[in-house]
Amino acid sequence: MLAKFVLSLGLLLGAGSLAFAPPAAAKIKVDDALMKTLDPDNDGTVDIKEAKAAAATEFKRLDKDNDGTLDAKELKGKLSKSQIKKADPDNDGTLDLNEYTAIVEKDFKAADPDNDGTLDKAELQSKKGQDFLKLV
Ligand SMILES: [Ca+2]
Ligand SMILES: [Ca+2]
Ligand SMILES: [Ca+2]
Repeated sequence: MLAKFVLSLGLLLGAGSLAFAPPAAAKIKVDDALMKTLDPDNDGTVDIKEAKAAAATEFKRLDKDNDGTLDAKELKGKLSKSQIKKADPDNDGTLDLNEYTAIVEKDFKAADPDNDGTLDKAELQSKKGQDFLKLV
């Protein structure tokens, strides 16, 4: 009886962890829909030109009050306060498109360990790749 209980409990737990896999952490899935947005020339990788274009689109989407800069509120969930500070050389507390693109470029390079100037799916799925995806 006990053995049976333990067994069904084990099954339950097994099923439970299956249902929760992959972990609920906000991982951005690199699927066809995402690649379609990030890879308009459809060569299966994201190059720096595509990354910058995607960053500009995302910048516009994030700039809710349309003043041409992103403040901490608009960047919420994208960049931490310290990241904003680092990316904000003129220290006015907001990022303009150039400053935003500069971070995207930095994250792009960090996510490209083989240094071929493009991010493939595996690179996009890496931890650094995920940092990059958050911004585009
Ligand atoms: Ca491409
Ligand atoms: Ca704004
Ligand atoms: Ca690469």
